[in-house]
Amino acid sequence: MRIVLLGAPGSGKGTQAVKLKAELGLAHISTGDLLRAAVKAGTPLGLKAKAVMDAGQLVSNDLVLCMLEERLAQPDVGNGFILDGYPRNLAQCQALEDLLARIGQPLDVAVKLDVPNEVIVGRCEIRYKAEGRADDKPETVRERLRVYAEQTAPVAEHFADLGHLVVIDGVGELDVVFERILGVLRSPRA
Ligand code: B4P
Repeated sequence: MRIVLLGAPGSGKGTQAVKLKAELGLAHISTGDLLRAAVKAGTPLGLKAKAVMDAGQLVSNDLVLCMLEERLAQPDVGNGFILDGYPRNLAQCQALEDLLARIGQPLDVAVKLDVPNEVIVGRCEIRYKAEGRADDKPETVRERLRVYAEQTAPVAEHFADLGHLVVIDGVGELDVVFERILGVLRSPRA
């Protein structure tokens, strides 16, 4: 199965993708995690990405696509994958569709986690206090939500137009949200 997980920053994409990976044996591809690993390793890409991420903006499409292409070439992807955090704008959407067509791995479903902004702000604040992730600062979260509404929300509309989108209520205990997602993935529709 090939799944795209959509949702605002802090909606729980990464959290649920880890659980889905364990349950379904799919590769988990998080562009956020790949970028944070590049920042930590101090690679040329990481050096370019850090300031952009800390400001709550999107890293350039070319850099992220290059990184994603490399990851999709890994052998574990053959069993299916969960794409977490990509695509984040319509240009990335087009690039993804071209890339997946080229490697013969079309998407099965796009799952969007629906979480109100005030819940997201609260979650990121908790993580900021616990882990100090720069992009979880309240003012940066507000900027990320603005970027999401402007650039990423149209991606969900695009998948809806194709008939691929399923929207899940992302508010509630982790396991409750997880069961909602599994319910959808196990239905014949997905
Ligand atoms: P991401 O790593 O994708 O981060 P995210 O959107 O904040 O997180 P996610 O939705 O996965 O939420 P999480 O599970 O962590 O992006 C970070 C940055 O990288 C972007 O701002 C951008 O700069 C860059 N980037 C990434 N992809 C890019 C791309 N394609 N193009 C350009 N730039 C890109 O959950 C958040 C918190 O909520 C956690 O603390 C979690 O424990 C908590 N939580 C989750 N589910 C919960 C629940 N049900 N109840 C209570 N708390 C919950």
